[in-house]
Parts: sequence; structure tokens; C-alpha cells
Amino acid sequence: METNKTFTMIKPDAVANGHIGAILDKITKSGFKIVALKYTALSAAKAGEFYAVHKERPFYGALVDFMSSGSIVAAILEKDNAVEDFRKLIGATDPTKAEAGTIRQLFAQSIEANAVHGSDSDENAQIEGSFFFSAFEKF
Ligand code: 3AN
Repeated sequence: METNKTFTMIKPDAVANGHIGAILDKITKSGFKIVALKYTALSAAKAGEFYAVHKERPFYGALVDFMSSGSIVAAILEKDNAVEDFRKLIGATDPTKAEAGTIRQLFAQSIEANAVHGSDSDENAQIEGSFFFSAFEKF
């Protein structure tokens, strides 16, 4: 299992609000190397599949609607201790609780429209990266 990669999405709120450039800049300036990158959109079916682990949660339907409401940017990032360091960089799920200077504190709208996704384990980083990228799209 690779421990030096994580997966991220810039979510529809941050894309619609014009924050793609600022967020990628912050990610690369924080020492992450982009090894795969894609501007795309999730259908409701694909968003449902991606967030299947949250199927029983009360916010699942709204989350699927939100994540399929507009374009997203998907990326695989490389850095030592990538998963943990990226979770620190993005901040808490609820942006009102996110530390100053974190991506969610700077760019998120709400607990649902929270600007970015970050994998929560090496195993999920691998699964999520492969959800979006084939072997030919990872460098
Ligand atoms: P994180 O993205 O910080 O890992 P998760 O995995 O618990 O958080 O939740 C996945 C996504 O579900 C979040 N990024 C957010 O968009 C949404 N979400 C989580 N908790 C809530 C909630 N209480 N109300 C609405 N949406 C939520």
C-alpha cells in the first residue's frame, strides 16, 4: 500500500466560485506534487457510487445532489505522509471549525459545500484515485 499518495477533488462550490487556481497553488506550495489531474463532472449515479460509504447517513441524498451539481477537479497528489498532511491542509469538515489558513477555512461555504475532498486513509486514496484515473493517466 502506497503511503505517499492521496486523492482530492475540488468540489462544485469551489469550482463555481473560481477557486481552482488558488486551491491548486496552495496545494503545490504546501509540497504536494500533482501526479494526475482532471476537470470533469460526476453524474448522480457516479457521485452515489463514490460516496457509497455514507449511504446510511442522513445527508447522503443532499451530498449526491450537490456533488453532481457542477464541474469538479479530481487529482492524485504525492508527498511523504500524504493522507495525513493533506487532511491537515484542508482542515475540519465543518469550515466554521477549520483552522485559519486551511483550504476549507479560506474557500468553503458550509459543511456540505466544503470546497475540497481529501482521502481519509491510504486504502481509500488508492480506491478513489482509481475511480477517476486509469494507469495511463497517473505519472
Ligand atoms: P471529510 O470530507 O472531512 O472526510 P466525511 O467523509 O465525513 O468528511 O463526509 C464526506 C462529505 O459529506 C463531506 N466532505 C461533506 O461534503 C459531507 N458531509 C459530511 N458531514 C455532513 C453533514 N453533517 N451535513 C451535510 N454534509 C455533510
